Amino acid sequence: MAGQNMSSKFRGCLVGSLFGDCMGAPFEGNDISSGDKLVIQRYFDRMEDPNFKGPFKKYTDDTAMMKSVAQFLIDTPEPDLKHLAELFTNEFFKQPRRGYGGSVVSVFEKLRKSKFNDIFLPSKEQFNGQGSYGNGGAMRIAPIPLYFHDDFDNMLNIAAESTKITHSNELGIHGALLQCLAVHQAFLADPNTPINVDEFCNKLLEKMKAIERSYYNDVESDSDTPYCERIKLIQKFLSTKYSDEYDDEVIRDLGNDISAFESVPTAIFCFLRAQNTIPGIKTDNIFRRTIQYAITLGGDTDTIACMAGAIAGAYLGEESINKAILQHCEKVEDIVKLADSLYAARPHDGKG
Ligand code: AR6
Ligand code: MG
Repeated sequence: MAGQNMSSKFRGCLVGSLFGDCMGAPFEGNDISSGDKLVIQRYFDRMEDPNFKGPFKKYTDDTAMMKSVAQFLIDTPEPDLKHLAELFTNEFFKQPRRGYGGSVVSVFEKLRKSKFNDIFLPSKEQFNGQGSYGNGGAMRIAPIPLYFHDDFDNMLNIAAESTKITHSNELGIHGALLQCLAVHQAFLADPNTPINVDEFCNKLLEKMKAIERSYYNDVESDSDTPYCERIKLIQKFLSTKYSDEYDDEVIRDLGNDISAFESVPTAIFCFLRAQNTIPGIKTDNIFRRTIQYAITLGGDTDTIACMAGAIAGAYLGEESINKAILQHCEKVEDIVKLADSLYAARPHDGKG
């Protein structure tokens, strides 16, 4: 991949993640009706007008934590997970009102109180030892597949270990790994060639199978595991020729809540469905269509749009992201700089 394309993909991915977070946040927790879809269409149309003036859209915990993940990779050549735990915790205490998950806050409190003695212990204690299955690991993962894009094993290892600082339930960890794999595949894809959605899913399925089978070691060789089942469901939705909209079934079967299991596959689905036109969403821009569609599904809109935005931005690069809308997102210049620093810090052979 030429250097210029790669740096555009680094920016596209991190800025895409910010864009989804900021644009989705005002709709979090909403049940979206068909009338609301029109409101969302107008919301995007208005913001695309360069003359539109309005207060900027604030980012939430998704971006706050994603910034820490990028910074941790930039700061030391060998990833230092204790440093990441410190960055997460300091960021939280600096700005606690970013809409963090209801329980993750106690992880930060315990980490600080124990002076980061065992960075994995507080997360293991969550939910009576079950650990959190929230989407908080997945929502912040994007810098890892960018940084480790040509070191697959390290990518998965650091993705899992960094997630475990706050999420020790396997569904939380595997959700973060699935999002990591989706961003990675999108990053490696040529933005000038249309995505073959079925092939994209098959590749995800193959990699997720290896991850889930090594965890659930009692599964029959040909039986299904949770996230693999969901990927097959995504394929089914994408291949069915529905005459009408089928968003209610998507919400019912793939989910739209704060658990990783009910949101990461949904975000991937939004990206893949948006490769083609969607009824009620009027735009030719695939990036915008991805985010706008994610928001119309309601529920945890900021995080689902943030994850879908990271995937779409990693595929299409920064050029695909509308500048007029982007200028309404809080601290976009900082995220661009962060993407550039991550790009400069990546382990590379000196050719790119
Ligand atoms: N058992 C029961 N409930 C659970 C469990 C469990 N094992 N795990 C999670 N929950 P948390 P996050 C529920 O606090 O994943 C924000 O909007 C429980 O209700 O670990 O970092 C972010 O932007 C818990 O309070 O946070 C994300 O979109 C909730 O899931 C989202 O929240 C969140 O888990 C999740 O953030
Ligand atoms: Mg959220």
